[in-house]
Amino acid sequence: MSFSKNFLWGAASAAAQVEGGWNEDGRAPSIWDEAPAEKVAHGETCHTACDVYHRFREDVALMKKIGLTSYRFSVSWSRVFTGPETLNPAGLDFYSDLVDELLKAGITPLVTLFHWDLPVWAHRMGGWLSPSVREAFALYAATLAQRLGDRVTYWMTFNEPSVFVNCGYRQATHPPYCRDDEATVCRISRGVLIAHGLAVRAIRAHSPKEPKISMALTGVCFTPLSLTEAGREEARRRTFCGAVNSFSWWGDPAFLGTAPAPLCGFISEEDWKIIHQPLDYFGVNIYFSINYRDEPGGNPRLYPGVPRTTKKWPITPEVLYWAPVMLWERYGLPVMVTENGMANTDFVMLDGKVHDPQRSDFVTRYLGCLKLAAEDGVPVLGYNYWSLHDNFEWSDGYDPRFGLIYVDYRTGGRTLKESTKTYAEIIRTNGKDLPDMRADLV
Ligand code: GBH
Repeated sequence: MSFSKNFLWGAASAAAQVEGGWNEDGRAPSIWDEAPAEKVAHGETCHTACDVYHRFREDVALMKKIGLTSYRFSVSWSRVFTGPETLNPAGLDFYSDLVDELLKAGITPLVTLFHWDLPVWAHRMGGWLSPSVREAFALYAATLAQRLGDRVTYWMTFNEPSVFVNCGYRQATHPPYCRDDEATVCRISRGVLIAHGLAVRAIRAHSPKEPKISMALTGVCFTPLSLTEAGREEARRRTFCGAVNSFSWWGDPAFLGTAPAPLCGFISEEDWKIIHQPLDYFGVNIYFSINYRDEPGGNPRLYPGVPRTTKKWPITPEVLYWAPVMLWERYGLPVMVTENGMANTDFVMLDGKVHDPQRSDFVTRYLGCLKLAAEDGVPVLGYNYWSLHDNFEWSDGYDPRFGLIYVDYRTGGRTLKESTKTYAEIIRTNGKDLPDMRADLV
């Protein structure tokens, strides 16, 4: 068994990173719109970004040209609700039009409800600690399900809570730039998990057709150093260690109804009834494995001079085998790769093209490993390259270029990078000719 016949070959994005149109048609600001200049590289803002708000039809045409069969995007909560109960119909229309445009092009929409862009109004109400904010999130989820649920099947409640909680409330590198103590971090995590559970219920209650719901989680991923059971067990033990930035801090409560020790004490019997909802698949954002770098000798795979992307992330294709394998073993649900990709030093070269052979090679190797996971029996639903476009990379501003599509931010002009030919060919052949990466798994 390799990739299924209806495998989703996609690309991903997030509202704050691509949309722009930050104050148009009644949209309210998110905490990212108000990030102070000194907190983002070169003082850049996400106010215009890739201008997808105006250019989405052109972008869907480009997706179709590449041959994508899915597109993962997030909805900007503050575009749709300008207060806890104040609907902005124009905001909702934008997403309805986007979904229609995708379906016309034969592309399956995958919708994320929250990709870090908390409305300023929700932050002022107390953020995820506030029961009223969580109720507002449930209303937002219900509203989207009602309006889009006739055409959208795949939903994700939260994108990477480990990252926005760590960066926003622990390390103060993302808005709202807090350095909360560990107990507060546990209470915020509980709040996010309750909001997740309420949203899952709301989507199920209000979708006109049967939805498939998940989260898009990430975590530090350790991969085995040997194929022995001991090697595998060691990787599992470290990957699911129960730290805030691990899969298990979020995945265990939402998918299994259990919690790592420090978090457990903050969750009551009543909370569990909300948090632990049935889910349909496991969405995973995965870029690299970090392995045993804290140990004497470290991981031989992270040797000095190991290939790294322009974000300095090591290139470790085997993670796209091991993460799905370990997540399937632990959570027992089909896996959807909701993000994977690399930042590269991309620019328009003298011949007018963006030559990015590093990305072609990256995608080929990583997908070669994902294919082995499918061959070994993991139900893999799809792969969504991060990202469709170059975009606003949070506090790094516009420097890192992750896209399949190059964006000239001076004009908004788009250029398909050369690697899209490689990806297009992989899609066309449903991964049939990907290299055998078996020897590279450990
Ligand atoms: C994602 O974050 C975001 O969802 C997306 O918005 C962003 O633009 C994209 O990736 C590119 O940065 O560092 O040891 O914890 C990814 C953040 C980085 C979190 C890698 C997990 C893994 C190992 N991830 N990290 S470690």
